[in-house]
Amino acid sequence: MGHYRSNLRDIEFTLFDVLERDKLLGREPFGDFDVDTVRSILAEVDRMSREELAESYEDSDRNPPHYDPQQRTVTVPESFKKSYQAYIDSEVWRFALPEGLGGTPLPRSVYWAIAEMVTGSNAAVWMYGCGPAFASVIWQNGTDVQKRLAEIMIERRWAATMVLTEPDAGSDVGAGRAKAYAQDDGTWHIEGVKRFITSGEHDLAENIIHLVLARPVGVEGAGGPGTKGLSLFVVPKVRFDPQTGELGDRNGVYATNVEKKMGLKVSSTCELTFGESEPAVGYLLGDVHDGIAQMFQVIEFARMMVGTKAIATLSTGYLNALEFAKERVQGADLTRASDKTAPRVTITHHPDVRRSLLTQKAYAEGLRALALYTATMQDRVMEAEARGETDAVAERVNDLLLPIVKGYGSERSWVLLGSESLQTLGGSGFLQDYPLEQYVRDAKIDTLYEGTTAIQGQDFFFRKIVRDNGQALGWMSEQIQSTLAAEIGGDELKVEREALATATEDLQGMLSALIGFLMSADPSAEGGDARNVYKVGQNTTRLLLAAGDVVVGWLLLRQAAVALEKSASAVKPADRAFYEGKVAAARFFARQVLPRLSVERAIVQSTDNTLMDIDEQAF
Ligand code: ST9
Ligand code: FAD
Repeated sequence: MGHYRSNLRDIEFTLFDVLERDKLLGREPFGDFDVDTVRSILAEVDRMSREELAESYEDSDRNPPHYDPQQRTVTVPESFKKSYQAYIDSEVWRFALPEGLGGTPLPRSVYWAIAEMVTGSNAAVWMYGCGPAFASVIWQNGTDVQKRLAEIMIERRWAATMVLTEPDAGSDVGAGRAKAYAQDDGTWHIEGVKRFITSGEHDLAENIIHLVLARPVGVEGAGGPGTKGLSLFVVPKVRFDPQTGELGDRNGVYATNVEKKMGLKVSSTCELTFGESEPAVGYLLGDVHDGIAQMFQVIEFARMMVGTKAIATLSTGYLNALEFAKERVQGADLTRASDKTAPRVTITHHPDVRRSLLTQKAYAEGLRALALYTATMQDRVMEAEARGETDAVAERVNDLLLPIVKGYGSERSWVLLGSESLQTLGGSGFLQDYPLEQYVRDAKIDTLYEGTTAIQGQDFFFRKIVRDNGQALGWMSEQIQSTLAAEIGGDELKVEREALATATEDLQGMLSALIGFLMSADPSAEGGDARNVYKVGQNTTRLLLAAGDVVVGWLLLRQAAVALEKSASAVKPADRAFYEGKVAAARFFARQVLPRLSVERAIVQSTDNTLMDIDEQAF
């Protein structure tokens, strides 16, 4: 059996029983799907993920892609190519495409459920396989010629990349130095070195389309400092006939290095050099200088993917740990610890192992619910678009939740994978005989790329709350309050509702403190001190993580209420056990995780600038 343990039962429970996605199916824009069709799609992706995709996970870690510095080519291991081909042949990537580009629109919630299984079994397959999704961005923003390129990318299964980072421009994308020079024929020549580019070079597709941020030179109204001066260029690895896609000469963009990494080794991470000894010809996307906004269309999608990948890895990590714990016999039951003749028991009998397993379960299932709930906002956006309208609330709430899915999802998953999932296996977890050590190595990147956790925290507070005037946050808060007011789960979940109410107040207290610090940082206000913004900066990550705990606590409570209702009529033992587990996870989270927010609130409220006053030499 492969490494991947999926949780289709929980995915379906969350999608249909809790989030009621069945109500969307069969009507516009999802008229092509009914519940049975969606269930069979999920079942087939589940099978493919556990079998073909999972099959190369270990081998492609042990035998990572080979870089040839003379040819500047990257060869991906054969085992991985088979997994990749299975994914491409399955055509599930079409579910993310607009109809005009040959897509079959599926609710985004179902799409991200599919992405969970693909990224949990072999994330790099999904990442290398993102060419069509990139094509949809080119199609949506491009000129007519570029729209044709988008079609060609899909017809010929070309791959693609997002190219922002440079040696001196990581979190600070606006520090990028790559330049773009306009040519008389309307094309551009790109010059510069980009770093850490995922799928920057490989042999899985005949062409790679790079979406590159670079600063145009000598153009009025464009090319200024910071992110706003960056434009987005479409730069093919191999030039091509714009009508047929027939390949022409090699373009002047080359992989000049491939990084040796801690994990996710099969995903090639390349240094790309543009225009070193021959021109790297690019095309301005949509013929407009609006690079950072265009690139953020890609980034938003990629941040959702990274959160989903992290959560998926925690879920399979937990299920592997659970499987091990049910079989590993070690020690006696604690009630008979002093009796040296007492029978030895499986480790699931030990309270501390149960604490660990329930921590993993609550987070894995709560985080899944968080990602899928966020995706329901994307469903609403799609529905509104189909009616020729916009759903401003759904757009704002989606924006608010994205840094939580990405930042909180990846932090909790990576930490728990090491501290709990691997730990459950004892010393065996440290060995390559089990997938846990690879999960830990492969999931660490999720807290780093697509904006580190610090960047997610700042995005959450400054952009998604302050700049939004708290509108999306207010809406989310109303949802939580109405769940509490409805007293879902009745007496059985009374304590849990109280814990959620307290945690929500704690979060509100943290937020008020941060707003207070921010206002007192305004030097034009009486007694204002610009350095007070440091007090905000010390706490934005803390706020992000606390908000994540509140939303997860809320979703687990909703799941538990549904489970209680369903368990009353459940006849099959497996169903009864499943519902019992849902209630147990919600209770555990409410009683053992949410109370910690009171301490976090106290820490925020007592923040001073002592740490900013320390001399750098003192560290
Ligand atoms: C990377 C890739 O790490 C890793 C994995 C690759 C996997 C490949 C697969 C990906 C698949 C994707 C497929 C495509 C699919 C698409 C399908 C779609 C259907 N939200 O605050 P300001 C914009 S890649 C939206 O002043 P600074 C906005 O336009 C490397 N937009 O920022 C704004 O203007 P305005 C990832 C946002 O101080 C403008 O930026 N690197 C948002 O100039 C300026 O905003 C990073 O992620 C937002 N949240 O720059 C960098 N935020 O305000 C991390 C900003 O007028 N660093 N905009 O609206 C940051 O994010 C920084 O905060 C910064 C700061 C660069 C934005
Ligand atoms: P830095 O920005 O130097 O950050 C270093 C530390 O300082 C971090 O802890 C960070 O949180 C903190 N920090 C920095 N600025 C601030 C601030 N203002 N406030 C608070 N803390 C701050 N990029 C692409 O363009 N395309 C890709 O496909 C791509 N794929 C990648 C794949 C891998 C395997 C890796 C490792 C990276 C990839 N990246 C890619 C780059 C990635 O997005 C960056 O590494 C990431 O955004 C962080 O930038 P940095 O590494 O330069 O770290």
